[in-house]
Amino acid sequence: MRKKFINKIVSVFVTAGITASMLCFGMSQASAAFDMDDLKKDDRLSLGYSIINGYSKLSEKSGLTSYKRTAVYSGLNLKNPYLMALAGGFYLANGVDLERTLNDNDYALSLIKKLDGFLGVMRIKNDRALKLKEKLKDDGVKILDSYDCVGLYIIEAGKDYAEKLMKNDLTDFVFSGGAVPPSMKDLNMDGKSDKNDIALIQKYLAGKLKYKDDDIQNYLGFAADINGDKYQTIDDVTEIQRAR
Ligand SMILES: [Ca+2]
Ligand SMILES: [Ca+2]
Repeated sequence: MRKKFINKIVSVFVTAGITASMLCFGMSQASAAFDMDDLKKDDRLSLGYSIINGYSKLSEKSGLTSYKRTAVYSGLNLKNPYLMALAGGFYLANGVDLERTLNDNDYALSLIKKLDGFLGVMRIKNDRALKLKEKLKDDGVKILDSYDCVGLYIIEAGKDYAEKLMKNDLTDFVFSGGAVPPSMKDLNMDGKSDKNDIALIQKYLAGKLKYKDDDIQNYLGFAADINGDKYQTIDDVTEIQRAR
């Protein structure tokens, strides 16, 4: 029971970061990059971040999104017990509905604002995010929106800068487009997850869809796993064939 509750709290933060990064759409697919049961594990978190970075790279490359509106996330340390306790209070006091954050983006956005305000009142400082903000300012980057406590910035960036940020220790992930794609299980980058992705899933299964870039490869693995069981198999092709 307690473990479940802690997972919920952790997901409030990750949700906050991801949601804010999309602001408008596509929340559910991106948060599916994270398994809510093992969010606390570092490697699982970094895989989720890598998947998002990979999506950004691919979708920018194909022209589906642009770095002109980019979300940069520099989250708080989720291992801090005090922070977790606070987040638990926030979760309960606000009756946070995680399911709803997955479908209702206005709700999710209001949640981020509220969480950011709450953390500010509780004098939580996200020093890492503030360092990132300083860096952005030093680099002359235009900051369109700031959530200093949650650690989320919406910026205007160029490709080289955005992709350099992905490698910076101050950054968890960078989301091209700022407003998100309708689908995070999109391999051919047409904004949809449907039969037109099948050829690429099959290519992936045959081991012939290879990118040197780890982020892109991680994204493709995530996207090819249509049924979300963490394996890429022929079942995923069947699943997408069956979809409307
Ligand atoms: Ca597609
Ligand atoms: Ca699968």
